[in-house]
Amino acid sequence: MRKKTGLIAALDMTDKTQALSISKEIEYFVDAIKVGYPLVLESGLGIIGMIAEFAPVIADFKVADIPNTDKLICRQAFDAGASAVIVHGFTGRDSLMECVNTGREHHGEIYVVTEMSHPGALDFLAPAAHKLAHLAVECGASGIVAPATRPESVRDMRRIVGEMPIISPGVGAQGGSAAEAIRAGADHVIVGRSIYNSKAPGKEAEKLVREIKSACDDRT
Ligand code: NUP
Repeated sequence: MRKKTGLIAALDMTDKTQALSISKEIEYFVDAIKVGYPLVLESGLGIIGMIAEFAPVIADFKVADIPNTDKLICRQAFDAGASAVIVHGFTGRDSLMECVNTGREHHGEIYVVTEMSHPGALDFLAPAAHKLAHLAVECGASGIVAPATRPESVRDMRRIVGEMPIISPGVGAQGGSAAEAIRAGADHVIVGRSIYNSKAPGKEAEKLVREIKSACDDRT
């Protein structure tokens, strides 16, 4: 994903009209727009192509199945116009490899979740995060997803994955800070509710972009 602003907006609302009008309002401030099950299950897969008119789309399907099913899901997302798909790594090397290969066939990207941002991630996922990050590198994934709610984990992941892009959710509504995630080594932050529930999503996105820029300047 090309980095211009460092901001990825997550649109989890179920109203298609609202999703499209916010996409238009924020298009200049985002590197990508992430959609997931809430919007796609309500609006249909066609919403991906509609949003792709405004910005590259990341399909957050957290794909986690046997290799063949993973391939079929990733293929649907790319054929619908997604530029990237978010997948889980805990299903193992064969499943992840299938996602990566499907990504390559479609000239698309695959991002692997290493540790999720919510408190429950500490139960099972966080203890496996290092292994998952190594697996993402070994399988040739495009990047990883690491939690802005735990900047120390982002820092850890950065040490493991080297230059590989890190995209980081958990900013705002989940309590994480965009600036801290960026200073810890994230390339892009993912922000949902703070943008789409705001009265002025464009202004909110612009504010976040300024915060990201100044955190990037701190890093250099
Ligand atoms: O670990 C993760 N945490 C997370 O919040 C992995 C994710 N993909 N997400 C997604 O990021 C989540 O499903 C939502 O779409 C977005 C964060 O939204 P918000 O908390 O900013 O509203």
